[in-house]
Amino acid sequence: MEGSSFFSRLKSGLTKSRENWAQKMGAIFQNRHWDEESLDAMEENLIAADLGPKATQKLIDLLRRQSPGGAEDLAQEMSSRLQQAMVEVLQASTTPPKTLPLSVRPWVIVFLGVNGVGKTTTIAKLAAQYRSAGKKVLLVAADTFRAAAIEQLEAWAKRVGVDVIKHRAGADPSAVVYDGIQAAKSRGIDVLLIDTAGRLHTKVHLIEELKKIRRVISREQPDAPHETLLVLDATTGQNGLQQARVFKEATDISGIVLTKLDGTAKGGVIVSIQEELRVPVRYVGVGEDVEDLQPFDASQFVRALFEK
Ligand SMILES: Nc1nc2c(ncn2[C@@H]2O[C@H](COP(=O)(O)OP(=O)(O)O)[C@@H](O)[C@H]2O)c(=O)[nH]1
Ligand SMILES: [Mg+2]
Repeated sequence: MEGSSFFSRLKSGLTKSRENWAQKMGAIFQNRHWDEESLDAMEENLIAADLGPKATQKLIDLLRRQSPGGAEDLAQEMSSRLQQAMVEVLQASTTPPKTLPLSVRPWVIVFLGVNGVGKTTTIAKLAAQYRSAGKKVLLVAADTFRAAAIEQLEAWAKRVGVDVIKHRAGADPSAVVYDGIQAAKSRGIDVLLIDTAGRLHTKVHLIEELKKIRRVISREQPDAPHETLLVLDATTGQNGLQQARVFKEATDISGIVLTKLDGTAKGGVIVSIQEELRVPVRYVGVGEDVEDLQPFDASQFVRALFEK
């Protein structure tokens, strides 16, 4: 996966957000000075761009401490300072995804999230990426709630060229997970990707099910799961945050996958997600292709949002 084409995909996926952003920020500095009034206007726009109150306050505080002096192009100066501040805020809670080389085998990743956020698609994309990096990948269909969910994972697996461990619809997810781990061990699998059903009809039920899955995994492999990734749909904006809080209460989340950034003008929500949850974003989804799932890199992301 070559770096520059990766970046252009990210940029093209963030087109709506970038245009929205440029329009908002451009308007602020026309005929304005660097003063409380322009900072207030910026604060309003950051909130409107879904950065959330906490992150916005942090950014405004960072900016308030700096005076641009006699900058010739005030808009440009303010924009580059805002860029720097955003990278700073994002990096403060970022750790790079634990990708290759993986130290243990099988490397176990559990995917959580409510229906429709993009879990299965993300698993397929990641499976394809690991596979093209020469890793042996196995999928586990632990979303047993609907038959269609199992079939969808199977269809993806076929396209990507990996196997799936599955049971019948309605089966106990933990039993599928158990079989998945056994199969991974006996087949010398490098990466085991576990798809779950993230239905939230009661929190107690969710907690119980996630606990059970976790218990089975760590009983079979004491250091696992190595990652528990919560998948969130960027187009749901602040609602995604609410879902995330419920999952975070239910279980340990090691990272976030933010999908469908290509479908929203509010890509800035990534800042509020990290800031509010204090859980690092590991991957971003910016389209339907396999290459449209990318490890999250704060400075690249911010550059893609600002760059014309
Ligand atoms: N545009 C876009 N669509 C996505 C992305 N990720 C997932 N999707 C779509 O979101 C829909 C739901 O995805 P799915 O993987 O079935 O969600 P699940 O219910 O969480 O397993 C599908 O139509 C996917 O193609 C993304 O990054 N960009
Ligand atoms: Mg699914």
